[in-house]
Amino acid sequence: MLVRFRRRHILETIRKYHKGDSNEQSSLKHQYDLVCIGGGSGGLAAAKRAHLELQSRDIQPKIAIVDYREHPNIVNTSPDRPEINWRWGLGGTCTNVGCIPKKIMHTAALYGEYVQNASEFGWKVPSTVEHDWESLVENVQNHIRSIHFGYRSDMMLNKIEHINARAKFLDKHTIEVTDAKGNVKTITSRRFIIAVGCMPKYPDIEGAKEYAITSDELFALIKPPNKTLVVGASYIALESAGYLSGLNQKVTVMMRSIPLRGFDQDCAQKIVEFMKERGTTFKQGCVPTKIRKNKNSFVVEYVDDKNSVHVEEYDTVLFAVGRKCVADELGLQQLGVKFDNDKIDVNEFEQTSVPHIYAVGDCINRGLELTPTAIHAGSLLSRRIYSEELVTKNHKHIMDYTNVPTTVFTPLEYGSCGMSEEDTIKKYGQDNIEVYLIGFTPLEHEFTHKDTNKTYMKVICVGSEEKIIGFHYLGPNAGEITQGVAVAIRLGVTKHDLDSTVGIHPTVAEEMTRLNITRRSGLVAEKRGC
Ligand code: FAD
Ligand code: NA7
Repeated sequence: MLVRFRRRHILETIRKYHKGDSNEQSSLKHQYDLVCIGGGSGGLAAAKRAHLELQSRDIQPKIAIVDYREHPNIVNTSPDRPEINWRWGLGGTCTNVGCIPKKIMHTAALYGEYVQNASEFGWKVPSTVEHDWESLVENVQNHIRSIHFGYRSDMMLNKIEHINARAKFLDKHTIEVTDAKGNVKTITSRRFIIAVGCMPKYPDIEGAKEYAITSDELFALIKPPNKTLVVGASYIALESAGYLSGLNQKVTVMMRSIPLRGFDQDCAQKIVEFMKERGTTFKQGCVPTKIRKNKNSFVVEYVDDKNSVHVEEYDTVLFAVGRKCVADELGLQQLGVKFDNDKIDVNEFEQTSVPHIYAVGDCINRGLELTPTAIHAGSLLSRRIYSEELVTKNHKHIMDYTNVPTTVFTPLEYGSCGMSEEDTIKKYGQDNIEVYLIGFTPLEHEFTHKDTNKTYMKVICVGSEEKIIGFHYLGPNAGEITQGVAVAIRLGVTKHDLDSTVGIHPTVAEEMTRLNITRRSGLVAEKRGC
């Protein structure tokens, strides 16, 4: 009954907000049917889907993407902070300075490990193998350029206009765009989708902006960063530290509190231990207070948790202390668009307080800062707005931000989907959950006698039917494994389903089909029932 009421409420709200959409006449008043501000994961997906939907209704849509970013030039690490220029190809954070270059760097670090282990498999490799940072960066940047090319041709094919300029709202249907040369023009549109993402933050300390870099610059450094201080302890900090260590750089992580806030802390601690074993130094309970320049290096002053002051010298200082939403630069407040904690406040339809202005991706208060989330939300949003069949469909078109899987690449890979153990205890109580755990050594590691017992899996269940509400896995190919598990969790998988599934041998994933040790008992419990 409640479900039916909710579904009716959703459908009515969609109809109310999108009334008149089957007749796009109102667009005639404007230059464009849709302008997406931001050509990253969310904006590109939304524009493409809008084009497909409208074209399928025999409407030749007028769609534009306005995208601009101050992108660091190919830079030298020292002695000063790099020059900034305006060039930034389509694809936003993910393509230019996020997932793509990060995963390549991570893979480069893994290749280093493979080479070290190759002799065990009979390959004759020299005892010392060097890494060439310059050629990695050049290849990374070339790969990014090839992705830009793909996006550009995709947009040409779909007749979506790319306006390489910075956007700002003048009124509810008009934006002003300013290009790199300072040329200004105004554009009007029936609707807007904002997907402007975030930018790295700097802490408010002397020398931070002048002398430190962020992940935005890291993938374009033309010289290796050498002795590097990474400040911050979440996702981006630990990943950067992980692959830099793997690429033979000397790395210290300065962590003011806990690692990977928001993730399962048992797994987060294991990652820190693993990284320490691989040569990363951790300074726990410390924060930097000042950076100054020496001749060819940077002197970092920092305090520890006992308030003692220390000084240390680094070749590169990298801040990964969070990201700031850039939507406040769009002039949205004057239109009455509400913000929540510096992010755009949207309803469950990704709609702002101005009905024809929508927002998706990192810049909204509902989302997770992840590429597939932005893509999925952008695509669903355009379907909701432009799909003819939409109003006859049900709430499946609404973005579900729960149980979104993710992977941290440190380079020990950590895949997670659903809740952490801490959160499940808080929500359901210790007595109402069952946590299955296993630590093991994959065949490949057994063979090389390296990383024994470093692979770890945790499945968190709730209720008498043991519904799985959390999956956490540390080990090889975590992203690939977790993606499959995410489908199962979406479908309401139980522990019994895992137990009844036949494994694939010899893999690490097969361990999930024979979990029988619980946190509670610590004993082998014969609960498999198959
Ligand atoms: P973005 O991709 O940031 O795109 C926004 C675009 O809008 C940018 O091009 C920006 O320049 C432009 N813009 C901003 N303001 C204006 C304006 N006024 N006018 C015109 N254009 C404007 N996610 C994952 O899922 N997996 C990962 O492995 C992963 N790794 C990451 C690693 C790093 C180092 C970082 C920084 C992020 C990573 N992310 C990862 C997160 C992912 O990149 C973001 O969640 C995703 O890019 C968000 O997409 P978006 O469309 O919201 O914004
Ligand atoms: P997060 O997830 O916001 O984490 C920020 C980290 O930086 C976290 O460890 C913070 O410690 C630390 N921090 C924040 N401010 C400071 C200062 N002033 N000094 C020292 N340390 C600080 O940011 P990320 O950039 O890693 O990731 C953001 C998202 O982008 C992420 O979800 C990815 O999907 C993409 P704290 O825990 O608060 O003590």
